[in-house]
Amino acid sequence: MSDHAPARTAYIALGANLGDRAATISRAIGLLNETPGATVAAVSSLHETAALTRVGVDPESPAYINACAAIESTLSPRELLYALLEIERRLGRTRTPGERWAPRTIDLDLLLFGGSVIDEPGLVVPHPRMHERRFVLEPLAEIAPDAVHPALGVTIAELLKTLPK
Ligand code: A4P
Ligand code: MG
Repeated sequence: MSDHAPARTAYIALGANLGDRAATISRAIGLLNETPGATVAAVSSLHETAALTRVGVDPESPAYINACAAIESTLSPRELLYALLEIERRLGRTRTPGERWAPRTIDLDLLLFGGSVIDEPGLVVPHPRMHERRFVLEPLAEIAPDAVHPALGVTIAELLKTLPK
């Protein structure tokens, strides 16, 4: 691990639409903060949002709770992604007797990593859909309105303003 690397700020999107959504988000933030090499520096409020599915916004699907967190981290982007996947694994699945793994209850996406633009197999940063999603930009704008999207060259507050209602 890169213990002596300078800390950089990363932004994480959290989303949950099964189980005790708020409790799961709060546990995910706790686990993020316990990750060696990462500290949670800011957390947005919780936003209840209608589920977006492949066919559009679906009022029949359980609503999400979405939030965003700022992380100060000496991890590489890839190390941070693995930490997110591990937290998803720990929180997203519960064992019920007689049942195989239950559906996932948390989604953690790496939105921004400093000013990095990454396009590798299994890791794309900035997150390719973040700029078109109100459920990402609204919580992110609470904690990082002036952060610049490094591929688009505009701030989060500006991106949010240009979204259709
Ligand atoms: N991956 C690549 N880049 C990244 C990145 N920047 N951050 C890869 C996180 N993961 C990244 O992710 C699949 C793979 O993406 C990972 O193994 C990683 O290597 P996943 O979390 O298993 O898949 P997913 O989240 O189901 O798919 P995807 O495409 O990430 O879905 P989205 O786009 O995140 O959408 N509606 C509301 N209201 N709120 C929501 O939060 N979320 C979704 C999921 C749909 N509708 C929603 C919400
Ligand atoms: Mg995801």
